[in-house]
Amino acid sequence: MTEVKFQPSTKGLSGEMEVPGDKSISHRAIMFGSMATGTTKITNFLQSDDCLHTLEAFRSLGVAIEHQESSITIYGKGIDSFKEPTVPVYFGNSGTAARLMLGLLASLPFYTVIHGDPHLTIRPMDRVIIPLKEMGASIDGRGEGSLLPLGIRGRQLKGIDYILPVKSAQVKSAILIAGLLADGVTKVTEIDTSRDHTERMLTAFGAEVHVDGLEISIQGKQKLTGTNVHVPGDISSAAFFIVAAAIVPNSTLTIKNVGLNETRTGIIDVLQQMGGNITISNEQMIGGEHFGDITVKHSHLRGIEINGKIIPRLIDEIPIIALLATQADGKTVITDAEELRVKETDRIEATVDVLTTLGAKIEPLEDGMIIHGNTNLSGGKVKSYSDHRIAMMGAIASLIAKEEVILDDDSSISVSYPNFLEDLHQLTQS
Ligand code: SPQ
Repeated sequence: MTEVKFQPSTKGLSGEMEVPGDKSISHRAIMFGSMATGTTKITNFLQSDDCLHTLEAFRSLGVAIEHQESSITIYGKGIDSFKEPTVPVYFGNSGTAARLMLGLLASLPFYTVIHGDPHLTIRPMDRVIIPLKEMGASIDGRGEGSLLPLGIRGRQLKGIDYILPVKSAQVKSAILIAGLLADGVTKVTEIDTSRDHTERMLTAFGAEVHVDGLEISIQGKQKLTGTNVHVPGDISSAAFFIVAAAIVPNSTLTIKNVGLNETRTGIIDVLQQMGGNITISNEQMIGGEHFGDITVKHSHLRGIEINGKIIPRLIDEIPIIALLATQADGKTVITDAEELRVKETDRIEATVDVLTTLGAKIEPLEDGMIIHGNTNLSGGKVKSYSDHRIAMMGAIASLIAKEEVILDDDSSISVSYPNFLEDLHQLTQS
């Protein structure tokens, strides 16, 4: 646990930068590469704590994986080669790893125990366990079988037709992974479209996935074939510097090679609606995912309403969007974001607490928050809540604060962006 002090800086952010690889895509590339037959090479893999837990999980299932910085080679031999792990599999802080792996482990012919850190241990797993049990899975654990640690006795599952009760790409993905290995067809219907990296990447690994609006269907017993995956920069990491450039005077910043999958670009739409100066260039498509460069200039902003279908497209960016809204004219109202309450921490409570400590005018709602704009931020000591996105939001807030901002603990940042503080320092001190 390391405290970090940020001094006020008046310097604009300028030049070019890259952010590390996308977390959601890095997890899935390790999973599908390990399940496939043949070699998979992953480039620009995110070497963060969460993704390294997924990599180690597959090593413990017996998969041969070479790891050299951000390049990964997986020598896949298909799911029939997986071996029963001899010790519990640890997923640290990662909801994505735990939930997607439940879909796979429930379908494998052996027993596995999964566990995580104290934050993951209180996140709801029943949202995945309920549909998997409908498919025939045998899973048990704490909290009447809904909390980690969980024991999974794998068996042959059967396809289901499932209407998702929550807006969650992780639940959708867990069911699709189980559906890929099940007997028959599995159909999932979403409330609103959530990130679709699973659907795109399964297709790149040779599976057939049918998407019809909010309905996604997959035929069971399909095999995956190894392929190459180039991971785009993570737009959720880029979001911190997008907002920094928008709110710090005299900024013009380009972030190169960022993933622009439209299920993830809600932050760009929001900044445009607020009157921000943000442009996209060098767009290209690699392996079914859309990339490009994002240029942001400091802009005069106005408050807006953020709700409905856009929420899953920016769910992880809401803490940093709240900071953005403190600098806009008028009020910003965020609703329909009740999922924030079950992330690494309760992100509604944490965002409101951190920004209030810094002098912002912000009110919590059951499913979001109201942010009153045009506020000068003071300094102060803020809590990270052991949540990487809250810690990074606090650090970016310091760029416009009048006095020193002290972050109580920076250790969670390595969950998704291990070099964040170095990148921030370089941009603000060079
Ligand atoms: O993996 P984890 O801890 O759940 O990560 C978070 C994050 O902020 O990095 C959420 F806390 O992102 C999720 C995201 O909120 C990653 C994800 C995915 O890769 O499928 C989907 C979203 O979660 P959900 O619950 O809406 O499916």
